[in-house]
Amino acid sequence: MFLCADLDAFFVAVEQARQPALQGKPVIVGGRPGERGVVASASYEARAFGIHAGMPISRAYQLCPRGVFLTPCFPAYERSSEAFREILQRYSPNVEMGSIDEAFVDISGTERLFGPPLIIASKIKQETVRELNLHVSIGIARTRPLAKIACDHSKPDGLILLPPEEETRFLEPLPVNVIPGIGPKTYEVLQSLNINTVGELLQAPDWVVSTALGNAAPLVQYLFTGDGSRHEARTRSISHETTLAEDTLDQNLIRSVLYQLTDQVCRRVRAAHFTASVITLKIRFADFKTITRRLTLPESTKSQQTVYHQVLPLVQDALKERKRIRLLGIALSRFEYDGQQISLFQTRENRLNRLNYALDKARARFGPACLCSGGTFEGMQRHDRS
Ligand code: TTP
Ligand code: MG
Repeated sequence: MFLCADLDAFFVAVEQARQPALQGKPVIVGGRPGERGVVASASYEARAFGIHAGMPISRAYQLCPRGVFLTPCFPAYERSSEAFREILQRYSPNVEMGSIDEAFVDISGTERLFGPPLIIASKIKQETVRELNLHVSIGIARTRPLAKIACDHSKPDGLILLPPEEETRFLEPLPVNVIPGIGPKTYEVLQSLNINTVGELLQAPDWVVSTALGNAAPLVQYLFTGDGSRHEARTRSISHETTLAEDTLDQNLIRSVLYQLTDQVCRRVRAAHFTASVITLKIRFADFKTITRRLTLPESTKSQQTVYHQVLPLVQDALKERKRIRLLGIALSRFEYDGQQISLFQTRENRLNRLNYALDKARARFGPACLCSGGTFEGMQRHDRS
């Protein structure tokens, strides 16, 4: 059995634990009014105003001008996350942090030591309140994704044990986007096919599911087999290429198109819950000669900044031929399924993941053009004139 534990309104709750006067108020962590940036975490009181993670701070301020707006203090969140992990480790040696405030705990075989799953879960809840002043929601089920769905469903401050014989009955009425990995786009496609609930998805013929979900189709079976996070995903590569408006040697233009391509590819990689460790660069010159360069990364990634940084020297190398470039393409491959949203350790990659997570959220809600990094802007403008 797996136990999925996710802290409620985590960043906000840490701030409330530090300043008890903030309890019960609409609190928004992400930035102060007038600052750029997006909501990272909103208290349940703030959510009542329609505020949610990924929303620009300016919009959140419009919705709730009397809210308390705070700038994130990551070291405090990291300390609480670490302390939370230590509590969980009292009950099992197998604790995997899925993000800064979410963990999967394998409690198979720990019953003899600590009692049945519900007892373990309630001890974890009590200790988290007593020691950290934080509330945690917990789902317990046969597989990780089922435990996560149960956990999300129990929020806030909930606890759900899902016995194997209840799985289908529990899932059937839930909206289909509770399935981990089904994002807003796939949700829209499914709705257009009149598939709104998990029950309807489970009833749909295989060909409908694979047409609608594409690469994400195995997510449905992972619900019951739970092995999505263990095995290499079936998709082999995700790529984008673009033919430039004019053949060019312009370094700035090439750089920004390259960034734009890596951005598009990495967004899809993240949406599919993958990380990738192989990058393939494709360049076609004005004379139609085409070269490809392949690079294996020491650590798999889902950040366009990392991919861009790795691939730029290869492009610069190719430019030494002094031949105009006609087409650029980027492919990522050798995927692993990635359960992480954002992680706790202050590595460069994790900082990028946090940033990209927030960018993806904002784009999903406000459209792809709402945010673009400085690196892509010039390329977009010049490119779009074609
Ligand atoms: P979540 O667990 O998704 O959100 P939450 O803990 O604030 O609220 P709840 O679990 O009760 O629904 O994310 C954990 C933390 O990760 C969150 O407190 C802040 C951070 N985060 C971001 O920085 N950006 C985001 O877009 C999201 C969703 C979370
Ligand atoms: Mg949480």
